[in-house]
Amino acid sequence: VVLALYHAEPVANSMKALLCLHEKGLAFESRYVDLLKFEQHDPAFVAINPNGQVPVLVHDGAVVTESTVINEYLDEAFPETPLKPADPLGRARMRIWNKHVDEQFCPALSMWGWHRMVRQVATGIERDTFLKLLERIPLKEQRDKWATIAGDSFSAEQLAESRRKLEVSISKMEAILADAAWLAGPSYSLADVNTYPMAAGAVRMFPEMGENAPAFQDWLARMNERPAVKAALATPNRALGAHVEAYGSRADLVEGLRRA
Ligand SMILES: N[C@@H](CCC(=O)N[C@@H](CS)C(=O)NCC(=O)O)C(=O)O
Repeated sequence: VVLALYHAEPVANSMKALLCLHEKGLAFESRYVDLLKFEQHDPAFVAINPNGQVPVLVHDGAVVTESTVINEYLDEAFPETPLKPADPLGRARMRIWNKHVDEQFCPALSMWGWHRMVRQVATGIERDTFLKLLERIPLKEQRDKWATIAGDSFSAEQLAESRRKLEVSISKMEAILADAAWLAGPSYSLADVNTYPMAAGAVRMFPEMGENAPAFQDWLARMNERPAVKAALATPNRALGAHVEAYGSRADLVEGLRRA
């Protein structure tokens, strides 16, 4: 196998890498990691990525982690269908925006996703089982995050601050897209690829967000029409069924996950 991607559902950081692979038309082996079954903390997976997180790219046996780095790596290792602006300034703009996505947009969205969705899973697991699962989590930050949502979750202030950050991200996008077709200028780039999962997730969670941002809406509509976006979104979403199988069927949980 030349290229393999360890990934979860086509959302957040997994979706960034899936979308990049599809945009570049690269064949790859899909290796699904079920986050709700905690497969990312299996010793066998931690041996591949010591952080115990997806996505992870394997190219000719070499491991590349970090979704933003994975996408730049793919673009450089497979230069056909380039996804980086040709000029240094365009590439700088792309990287400045990607930094914003990684440092603000994604963490803000992630907090809400954990609060609304992952929390229902964590609180549905029997306590002793959950404590054993916690012990296997390699990163202290992630261990704390799982413990937080299984307890009282994030505070109202933390959630409000994340919501504010989501609004800031959408306003920033509106300002950029009012003057340019794409987030790093006139050409479609990894800035757009990396932002799509967060933007789509934000409006899925808060449908009113972006209502007054016409350039943002137009960008989202153009993104949704891209064959690569459609192909990446068609990646099977297996978490729900697998979770029910692993921990027993709970109608309220299944309904909650479906709504989230
Ligand atoms: N900075 C990393 C973050 C990766 C990350 O947060 N992955 C999440 C899924 S989007 C994960 O594996 N979470 C599972 C866990 O922490 O238990 C990247 O951009 O790839």
